[in-house]
Amino acid sequence: MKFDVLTLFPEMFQAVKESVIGKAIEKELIDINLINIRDFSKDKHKKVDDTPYGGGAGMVMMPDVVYDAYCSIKDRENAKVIYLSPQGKTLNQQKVESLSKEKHIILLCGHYEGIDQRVIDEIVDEEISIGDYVLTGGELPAMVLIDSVSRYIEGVLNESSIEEESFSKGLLEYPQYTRPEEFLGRTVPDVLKSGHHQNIEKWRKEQAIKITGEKRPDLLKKFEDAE
Ligand code: 4HQ
Repeated sequence: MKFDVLTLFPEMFQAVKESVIGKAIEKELIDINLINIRDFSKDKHKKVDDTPYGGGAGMVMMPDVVYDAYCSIKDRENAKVIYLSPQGKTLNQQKVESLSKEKHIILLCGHYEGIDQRVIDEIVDEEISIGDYVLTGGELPAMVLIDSVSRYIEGVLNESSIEEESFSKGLLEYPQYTRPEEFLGRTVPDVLKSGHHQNIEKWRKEQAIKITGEKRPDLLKKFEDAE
């Protein structure tokens, strides 16, 4: 899977190249190509934004600069172009899974007050939000999308993580414990030390259902309706 990212802050994306996603890049399961929109400024001061028509606070990213950055991407005609924005549909696990079937995704990250609407109308296929709160830019949402989608690419996660996830699909996770056996006077549940795999599986599922009911009754209801 190929991600092209159009951004004014490519350095921010070092954060998503750590850990599991970093390994996936090394294994060439995913490719994250960063395009610095500023490289396409025609201005001697590398200007990329201007004041909004109609007045008001802040700056708007100029359509020609963003469009030229987009036009530098090869095979862009066959890619899905996503603009990260609070105006989009909120990302959820179902959307994440469906995006993982795409071969090529272009992520457009706006900063400041956003991007001139005409370039959005011209190139964007879909707007996606990561939640109802306001950020300073689309870079963190783009990283959230890359991270969550990449987990579904074959070979990115190990086999056992995938099995456990499908078994508890739609539920919150059961609690985890590691050594030591006693910590600040708190012990590990006996069943987890029993070596009885069926009992452990049963306990974990009960815990997942209990925790989901307590913390996210909305999710438990969906789970029950699906079963
Ligand atoms: N922004 N989910 C404003 C977001 C956001 C979100 C990105 C802030 C776009 C121009 N994006 N810029 N929430 O708050 O995706």
